[in-house]
Amino acid sequence: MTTSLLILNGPNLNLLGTRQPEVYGTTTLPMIEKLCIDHAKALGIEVAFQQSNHEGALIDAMHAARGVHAGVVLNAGAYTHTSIALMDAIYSTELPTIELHLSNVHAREDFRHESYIAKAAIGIICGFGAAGYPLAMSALLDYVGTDG
Ligand code: CA2
Repeated sequence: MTTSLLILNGPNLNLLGTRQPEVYGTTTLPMIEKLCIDHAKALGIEVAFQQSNHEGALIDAMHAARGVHAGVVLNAGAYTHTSIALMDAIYSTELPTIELHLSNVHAREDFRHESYIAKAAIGIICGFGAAGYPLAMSALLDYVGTDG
């Protein structure tokens, strides 16, 4: 079976490219999805790309990923810094998960330095803008292998 990865995006990321380009760049979420699809083709894997503004829907997406996807690239947006429930979803599904951020959260406000996701993630990529998505996919594929 072809390895498949889930790219999961949290609140407000559907508005990317419209505001705060100095922080988040000008790339829109559909453009990032295309980047991920193209990168999946280059890697010879499958990818699913989702976004939700709702914490519970993100948790449901993690649960639904079990047995379907070998791992998850998660940009949980601001839920990164608040959501014990999302952290528990990573622990409970046991899906290898990479925490991803467009911005370098450690160079920003103190409240963005704390991450519940990081406690359960296999690693973190931040600060590379949209280019972080293909980077995370490659790192995750390297971690799970092609039999996943
Ligand atoms: O840098 C990232 O990727 C973040 O996950 C983005 C979140 C932020 O709360 C995290 O600390 C870091 C915010 C996403 C907001 O998206 C926007 C979209 C359009 C305009 C402004 C913000």
